[in-house]
Amino acid sequence: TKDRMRPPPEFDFKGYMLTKAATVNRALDLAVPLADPRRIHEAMRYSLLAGGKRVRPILCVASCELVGGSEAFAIPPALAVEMIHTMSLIHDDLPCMDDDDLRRGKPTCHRAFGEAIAVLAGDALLSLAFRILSNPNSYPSSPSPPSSRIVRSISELAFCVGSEGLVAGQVVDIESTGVSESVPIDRLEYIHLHKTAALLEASVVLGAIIGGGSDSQVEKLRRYARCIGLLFQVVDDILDVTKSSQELGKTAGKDLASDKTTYPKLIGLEKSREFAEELNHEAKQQLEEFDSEKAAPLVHLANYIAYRQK
Ligand code: GRG
Repeated sequence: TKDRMRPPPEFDFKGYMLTKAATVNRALDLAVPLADPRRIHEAMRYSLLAGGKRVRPILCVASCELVGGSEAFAIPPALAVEMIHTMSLIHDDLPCMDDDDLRRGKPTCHRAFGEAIAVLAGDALLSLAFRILSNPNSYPSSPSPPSSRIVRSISELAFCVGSEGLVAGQVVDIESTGVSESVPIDRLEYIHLHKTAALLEASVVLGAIIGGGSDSQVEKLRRYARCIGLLFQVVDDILDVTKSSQELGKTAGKDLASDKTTYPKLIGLEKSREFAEELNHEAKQQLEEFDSEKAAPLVHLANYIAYRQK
């Protein structure tokens, strides 16, 4: 028919991201009031509301809406994944881990509030994430989602954070740091799949579960998320090399000189770019069975991760 011949309408990706991020930011602000004891809530809010692109919560909302769920259903899981992301950054920045002074352009939580409060702010955010996800009253819709979906989401998220998820990635990363020989590629992939892809996967999968997606839809979206998770890190590695070589005005970037193992170091820049292309392609393949107009946000999110410049 004539309709089928028409090219798909332009999708305003920037507008989409800004609108969804604003919704998420409003909900985050309300979810952590300045209760007593004041200092801990100040620290939680300091890190949580410090900016950040809100990629994970937006993925969660997009995935929920893709399977036909409402935005309201996706808000509590979206807040939960951003809280867990933030707590993992707070703990990652601690002196006993990466010992960083700056995060999201501001002093890190422990720099601003001291180590004890930073550890506790992370713990409190982790706990609050599960409280919000599990409490039917957190859902700004009536009725709230069926409790079977909520229980499944809790289990997914718990697995993703724990000793076979985020924590596993961090542990293997720590064990691989400072060793003289470079890290083998399967180990590098293991670290990225756990440290980065696991939470992106949970974000997308929680959205699909809470929105009422079928098992096969959930698994398609899970594969999509794992691809963009790895893609995120491959692109990060590529940008590290190209950025620093631009800054230094020479071909060998800072990353090739440092002791951190990266994809360009292991397989070269060209092959790293090819790998990124493949991952982006594979991610989008998972979206083929969905309505193309409804899948537009996730298609563009994959491109955004693939073609970002920083
Ligand atoms: C979860 C109990 C528990 C402990 C945490 C410290 C740790 C275990 C894991 C480290 C996880 C980590 C720091 C992964 C890197 C994640 C990553 C890709 C961060 C950058 O994400 P962006 O670009 O950041 O989305 P913004 O600031 O935009 O949110």
